[in-house]
Amino acid sequence: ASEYQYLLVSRPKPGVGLIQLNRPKALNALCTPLILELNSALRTLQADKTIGAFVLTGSDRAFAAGADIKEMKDLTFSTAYGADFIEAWSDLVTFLKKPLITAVNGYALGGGCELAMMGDIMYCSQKAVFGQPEIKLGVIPGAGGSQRLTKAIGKSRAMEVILTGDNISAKQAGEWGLVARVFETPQECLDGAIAAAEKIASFSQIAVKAAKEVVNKSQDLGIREGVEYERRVFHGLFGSKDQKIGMKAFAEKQKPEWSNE
Ligand code: CO8
Repeated sequence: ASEYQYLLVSRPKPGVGLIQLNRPKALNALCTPLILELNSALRTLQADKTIGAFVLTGSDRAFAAGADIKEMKDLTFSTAYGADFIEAWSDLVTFLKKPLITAVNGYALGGGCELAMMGDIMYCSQKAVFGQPEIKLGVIPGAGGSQRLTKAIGKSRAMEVILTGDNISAKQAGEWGLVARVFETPQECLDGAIAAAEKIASFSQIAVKAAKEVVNKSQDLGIREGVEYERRVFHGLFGSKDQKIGMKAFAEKQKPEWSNE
């Protein structure tokens, strides 16, 4: 039996950790125990030196239909504020140093859309439906949606989505650049995500970590500081073994054998 109630964890390819949300009866609604399990699974894979990248997916019908509304409906301000409700969510991305690809099929609504947007790379199939419908429930996005969606698709489009609660189709998500790629079928989407993760995991983990770090900095820094930050990290990589291995292999027309040092 799996150690998780709401997740399936596997290693479909060398270096790839696959996590599938598995709460089908509630369309993968993100109840607190599920989020805690997800945190725990990601932490375990993060600590595993044989894993170079993660894929997070749901089912064909739903990536995740949002936070668990039934769990939230009686929540009060003092409980939410006092217990720092959603804190477990912000934790999800901040500790993740290895790349995360989210493969979205079916509904990615509310917290589900926010979780999908926590991916470093987002893929989806034609079956995906994105949205931030919180406004229809009398609330607003609470796990980064207003910030990440706006960064991803621009203010006017994000305002339209968040204020009307209307869904975004897969086609629209592709055109707006919310996702990197739109696949025809859910299986192609998952296979594509696993293939990309396998490719990422085949490179030097030091270089991959640095690349993710500097791209993420662009979200917080101005262009000048960002470019300076990038240069520092770039210079730093000349202190790694893998820089020597990679460039020597190129010069000698060999395939590099990464040391991850
Ligand atoms: N929470 C709890 N249960 C859910 C949720 C949800 N978000 N979504 C679906 N379910 C349950 C349904 O209640 C139903 O259960 P039951 O069979 O016991 O009645 C089961 O899943 C199947 O759902 P439906 O029968 O509704 O399936 P349909 O195919 O008819 O509809 C929809 C699918 C359109 C996705 C519909 O289920 C729906 O609208 N769901 C809610 C979508 C939504 O509003 N999401 C936003 C939630 S709010 C949010 O995410 C705030 C995030 C804040 C940050 C995170 C805080 C933790």
